[in-house]
Amino acid sequence: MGAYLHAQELHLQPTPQKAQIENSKIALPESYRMNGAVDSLITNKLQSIIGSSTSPKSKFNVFIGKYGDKAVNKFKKMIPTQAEGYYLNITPKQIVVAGRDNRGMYYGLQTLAQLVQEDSLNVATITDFPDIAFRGVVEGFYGTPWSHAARLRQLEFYGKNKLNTYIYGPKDDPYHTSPNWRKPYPEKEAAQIGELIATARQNEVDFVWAIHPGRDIQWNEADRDALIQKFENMYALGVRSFAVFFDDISGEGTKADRQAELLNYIDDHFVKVKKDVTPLIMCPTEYNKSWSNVKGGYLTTLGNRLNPGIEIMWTGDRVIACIDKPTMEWINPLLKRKAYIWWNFPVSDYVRDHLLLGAVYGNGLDIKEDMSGFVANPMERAEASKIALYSVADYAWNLQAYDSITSWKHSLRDLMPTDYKALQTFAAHNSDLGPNGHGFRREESAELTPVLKQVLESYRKGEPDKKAFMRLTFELSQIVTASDILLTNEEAPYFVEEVTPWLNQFKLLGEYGQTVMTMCYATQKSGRGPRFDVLYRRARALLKQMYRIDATENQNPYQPGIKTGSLILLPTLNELFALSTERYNKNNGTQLDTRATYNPYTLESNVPQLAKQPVQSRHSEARVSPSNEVIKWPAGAYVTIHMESYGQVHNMRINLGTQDVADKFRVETSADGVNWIVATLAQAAGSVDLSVSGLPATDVRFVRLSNITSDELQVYFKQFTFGVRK
Ligand code: 14T
Repeated sequence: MGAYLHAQELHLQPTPQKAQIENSKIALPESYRMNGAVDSLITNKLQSIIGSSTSPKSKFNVFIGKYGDKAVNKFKKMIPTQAEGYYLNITPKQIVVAGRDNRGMYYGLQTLAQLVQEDSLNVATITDFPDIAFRGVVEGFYGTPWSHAARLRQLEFYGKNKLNTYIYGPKDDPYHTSPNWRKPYPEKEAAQIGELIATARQNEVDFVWAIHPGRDIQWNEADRDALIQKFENMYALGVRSFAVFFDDISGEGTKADRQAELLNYIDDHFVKVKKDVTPLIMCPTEYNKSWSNVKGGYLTTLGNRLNPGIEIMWTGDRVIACIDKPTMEWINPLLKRKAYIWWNFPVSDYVRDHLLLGAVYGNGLDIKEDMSGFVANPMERAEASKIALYSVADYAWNLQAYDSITSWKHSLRDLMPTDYKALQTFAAHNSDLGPNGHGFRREESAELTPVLKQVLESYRKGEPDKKAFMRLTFELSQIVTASDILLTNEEAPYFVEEVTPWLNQFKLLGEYGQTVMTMCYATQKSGRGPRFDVLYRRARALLKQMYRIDATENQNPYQPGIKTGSLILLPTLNELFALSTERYNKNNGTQLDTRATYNPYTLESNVPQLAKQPVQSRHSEARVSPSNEVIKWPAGAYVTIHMESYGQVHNMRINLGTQDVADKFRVETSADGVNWIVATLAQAAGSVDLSVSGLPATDVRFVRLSNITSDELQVYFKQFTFGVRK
């Protein structure tokens, strides 16, 4: 298993199943004799790796081909039996690249390319194959779809990392979803898809085109034919892999028997007829355990009725979840096949103010036999997603050998070969998602956490731990340095472009931290160093600049803003800010404000799906984060916003994505949480917007929205905002 590695820096990605890499190296041959009849894609690739040209007289032989080809007949027994596997052998006399199939041969070449270092090659024997059949990415997030150029770069990245699947299903492509799924793409978009398909092919990636018809599909012949016709259009553009998504819908489209009937029809009358189309993939409506109702029979019906060759996607125990043995043991018997995993990481469409740059961890290393596919749903920021996707490729290729931190570090080096250390500093503090409705969190600032704790505790006791203080001071200077380096990095220009607002914020965080540390020192030793009040003003000024970035950059309507170091680093620095200011106030009889940042609004709710919904404060507006899901709102249940200080509430906007609910909900305000004043809710016919009038002209501290019926209501939660006048 695993391997090896005498030669410094040599790393094979994804980790091969079996690699024997010798200490000795050979020089790249001056010329080589080509044995094997392969297409120009392969010969060109070979040429670009070896650098020299072919000559029939050369003593150095290259044998290349796939199982059954004459050129590699001698090595037949060495070729792994698994699809996409390869045998690669490098000796002073020859190079053998023998694939189980075309893709295996291509992957053998990718590995060969990794073995070339400065005009020499390691003597090596590698026998390799993937654990999981379908490995890749599902572009399935809400928000701005990836640009065409970004997709082209992704496809090349997948080829290099031996990912074989790209599922195209951006929620915000109108021709993917309702109502336009029935319509062909306009000329320009069609041409671009054609180009993606060609690039996918060159990189041995299956371009899977997904349709999302469930929001308005009619279970009749007309819509069935419209769907087949759309698939025919896409086939004509070159698509040879298809998916049908029924996620995140309600109503008629959710019926399992109808879905199965349609999918089988497509399978029988389209996929099987074409002969060159790969197995159909479907995303069910109940795509995770927490949303499934086994007694309702949805999954059982799919499992029983869907043609055995159809792949069924699954996100795990929850919408956002890591996948382990129990996950698989629960779902596979219901589906009567191995689930095709849709992993919702590093997708950030529900925490859009955060970057998810941390290690990929949490999935079982013992489940390679339990899944047919593993695809990851990425961030809207394509280049930044590569950090996680690199490790997804590593994991899905060879589960047992997977080590998350090792893989993460290799990934950072792959993205930035020279500035990887700066990138590591940035990524280490930008990995958690912050509080979110799905309750999915990631480690952040892990290495620094004990230091931060020690700094805080020792300072609190009035006995600052010198070593911990020095260590943190050093890390903060690293943060400032890393930000400057990354802001001007030219190795990964698209990455830098995507994350620039976070880099600016990160630099301010570092400077703020440095200032706070000096504030702490200033309260310890008197007489030396800058004066506390000057430092205090600078820290405040930096906080204000951070607030400005947060209030002006990345202003999407969901989670606007730019967060960095939000799990441990910033909160600890804020606490140090407060502690040192308190200490200064006490010693000097001053009354400097000790609060670094604060959230003036908190939410309380007994609607389970809304209980963890964050509330944003922007300028003088409170904004409860909207949700994409159907909210089950129990009879009598409420959402209450607590305001830290009194203010007059005005300009309230509520949108529950549902018509005729003005008499089912009530808005109230209160100054004391005991006596409530009812406002007036109204809704125009045919509209989903609720208008609120009759809000009191007095100061209040509570705002409450409740279901006043005696039934559970199913609504959306698209908007709940109001202004506050102080
Ligand atoms: F189809 C799925 F497997 C899936 O995960 N669907 C969406 C996906 O497009 C999105 O990117 C992801 C993360 O937000 O989660 C699913 O979207 C949701 C999740 C919800 F909980 C949409 C509505 C929800 F209520």
